[in-house]
Amino acid sequence: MTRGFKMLTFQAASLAAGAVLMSTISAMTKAAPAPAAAVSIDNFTFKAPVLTVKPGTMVTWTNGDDIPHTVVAKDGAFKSKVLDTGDRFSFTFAKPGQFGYFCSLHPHMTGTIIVKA
Ligand SMILES: [Cu+2]
Repeated sequence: MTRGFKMLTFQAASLAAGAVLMSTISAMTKAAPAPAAAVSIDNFTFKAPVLTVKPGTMVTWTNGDDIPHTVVAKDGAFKSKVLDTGDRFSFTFAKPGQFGYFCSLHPHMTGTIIVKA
């Protein structure tokens, strides 16, 4: 009688441990989306003007100005269309490095994405 009860307790405990392990694994797989970062465009300024991200990060620029802007890489790696108010542009930075960009309509507007592992 006592022995049977112990077995049952052991089974319940190992079931519980299994459930915890399973939920940990599913949390780990779920908690690994592609990293993302955001730059807003406000008052003719990229915010933040210098942004450091990990390789593989998708950076999304959103134009918060009433004026159209663009996001153009100095090395030509990416170039947005003209972004009207509320429009977005995204680019994924796969490799480490320092990537300068500017607005082709207002070239004094500049920013840098630093990709560092
Ligand atoms: Cu602009």
